[in-house]
Amino acid sequence: MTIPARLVEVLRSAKAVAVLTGAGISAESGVPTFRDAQTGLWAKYQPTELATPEAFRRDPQLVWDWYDWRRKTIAKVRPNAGHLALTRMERQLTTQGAQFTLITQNVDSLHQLAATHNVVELHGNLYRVKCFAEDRPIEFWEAGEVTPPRCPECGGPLRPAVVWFGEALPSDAFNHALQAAAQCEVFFSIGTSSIVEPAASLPRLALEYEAVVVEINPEETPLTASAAYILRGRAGEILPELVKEVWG
Ligand code: BV8
Repeated sequence: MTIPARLVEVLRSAKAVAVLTGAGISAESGVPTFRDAQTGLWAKYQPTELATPEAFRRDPQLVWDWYDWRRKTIAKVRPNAGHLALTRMERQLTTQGAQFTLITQNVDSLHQLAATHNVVELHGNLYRVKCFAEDRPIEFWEAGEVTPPRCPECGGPLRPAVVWFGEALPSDAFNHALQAAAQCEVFFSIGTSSIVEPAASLPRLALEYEAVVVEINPEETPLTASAAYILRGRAGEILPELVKEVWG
């Protein structure tokens, strides 16, 4: 894949770069994306029907066990070359005095595990839990036979501290992402189907502020038509090549 010379130039002199990642960047670590058919016990469920407060109210054990299964799947995987290339991009940009913001829709902690520092989690994190009733983070809980575990304070069910469909994004994270999208010179949209809002509005905001928008994805998305550069392929291949081409 040839990285466009103009993009290389812009990155070398950039003062602010923002990146939005989706499930696709974790695909090469072996984490199924939202669009991949779910496997085994979960094959008959659509993520969008499980990742909602209604689903949890209807069947808290089913939803808790689905997240437990995802936590166990993800506990076995490592960051891939795509995650590590973004960590290198952050280091290089920081060296050149530029601002780097990594905004992720993923809840798998793989960017943090790859030692990227400035990670904004738009949709929360699988490894954090909170009380369903009080909406308060819970650090330690008793994992017993019955799932979901109970809140030590009120005795109600605990839930994963992720953003479900129909729930508002954490305002501090989303405001941070809006600011990064409005202030960046280059905005990368990597491994996301660009369907879920309001995350998908971030590259559009960057475009309004005349940023250079780059999409990295093996497939077309609703963003493709308006991106300045389309790097068609897998993040784990393209990102290391791009970082090498720009920063040696
Ligand atoms: C809200 C956490 C309001 C949980 C997630 C109609 C129109 C517009 C919007 C809506 C609508 N109806 C409803 C809505 C709102 C809804 C929404 O957007 N729905 C969609 C389905 C239309 N949004 C919400 O509900 C949001 N909240 O609007 O609240 C509100 C406001 C104020 C007060 C109260 C309420 C909340 C959305 C967040 C939901 N939570 N995740 C969990 O993880 O369980 S979303 C979840 O799905 C992900 O986080 C991600 O955001 C999304 C999946 O998308 P992707 O990450 O893109 O993954 P996907 O599998 O789709 O695609 C993978 C891509 O990777 C593909 O393009 C593929 O080609 C590519 N790929 C594959 N391999 C590779 C690769 N790319 C690179 N390299 C590879 N190797």
